[in-house]
Amino acid sequence: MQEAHSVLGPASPQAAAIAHLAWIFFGVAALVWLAVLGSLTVALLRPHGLGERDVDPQLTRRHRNVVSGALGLSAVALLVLGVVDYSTGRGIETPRAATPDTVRVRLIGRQWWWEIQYEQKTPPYRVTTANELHIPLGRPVVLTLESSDVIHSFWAPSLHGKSDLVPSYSSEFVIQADKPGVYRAPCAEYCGAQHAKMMLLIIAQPADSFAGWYANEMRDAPTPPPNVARGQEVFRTAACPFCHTIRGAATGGSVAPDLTHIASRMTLAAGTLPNRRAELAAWIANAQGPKPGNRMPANLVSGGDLNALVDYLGTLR
Ligand code: HEC
Ligand SMILES: [Cu+2]
Repeated sequence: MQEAHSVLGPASPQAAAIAHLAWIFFGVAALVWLAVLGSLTVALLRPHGLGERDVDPQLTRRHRNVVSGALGLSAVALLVLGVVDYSTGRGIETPRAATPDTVRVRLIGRQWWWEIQYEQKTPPYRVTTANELHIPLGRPVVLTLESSDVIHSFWAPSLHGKSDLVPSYSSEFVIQADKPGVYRAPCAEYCGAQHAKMMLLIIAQPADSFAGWYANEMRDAPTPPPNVARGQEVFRTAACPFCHTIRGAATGGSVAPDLTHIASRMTLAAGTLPNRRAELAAWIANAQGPKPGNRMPANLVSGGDLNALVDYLGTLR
């Protein structure tokens, strides 16, 4: 599916308001540009050579009128743009009061990936995933933006404006998608070496397919079939649980992406690699190759162990 990433191709009420504003600014700026170039042309085509001394007083008065008229017009244009800009901002930035169908998600920026926690009022209260944010069409999604290290920034141009993720501070941001699709939201604030490989994908899907995805996400990892049991053992005994968790199989750290349903993701390491067997194996063998400096060490497993491990991870749908 084509990934959408365009301010001028809005897929939500908020982005539509921003695109509308952009066109108003563009229109006014185009008129100003035409007026300036037009007066310049008129001035250039005029006969030159009027000396300072023989300037006609009638003429200077006209000049003064033209200049003050232009100043007045500029002031009015700026004022109008200011008011339109302010009201657009007010209209889209106030978090709307939560309705029963509001989806609540904590989005935490980490060097250099996105932690995603869906919050709900019933057990298991929180559903954790990474790098791919699924949202239902046409429903408001309240994002609570946080950061665990440095300033990151959330920006899905097709859905909304930009909002920073600031350490020890949380802010709310409401998004909504009205057209199904995959929207790109690369980190929009330089946050260190691998800032360029910190892609968040927002997958907007119809209510029933979102519900299906979410129901699966809530489940723990299944007991592995016998042919991949060894892979699970490798996962548990290698350093993996030190940083990663597979719910139902290996309770571990939360400083790295939750891998409970890793096989259902499209990409690995925040858009760095497509999620296919070869790339997954290459990533685990040497995560420092495709994304140098990232927080996952290289050379954790190799050979038959690596094969078994990759087979096992491939079952985590
Ligand atoms: C020291 C902590 C640490 C250890 C140990 C570790 N990882 Fe990671 N892993 C990370 C971090 C951090 C990331 C995210 C890197 C990024 O995208 O910048 C990651 C990413 C991944 C990803 C991609 C996840 C996604 O959602 O895209 C996979 C798969 C993975 N690790 C598997 C493993 C396996 C298997 C092991 C054990 C052999 C392991 N990791 C050991 C820290 C660790
Ligand atoms: Cu960044």
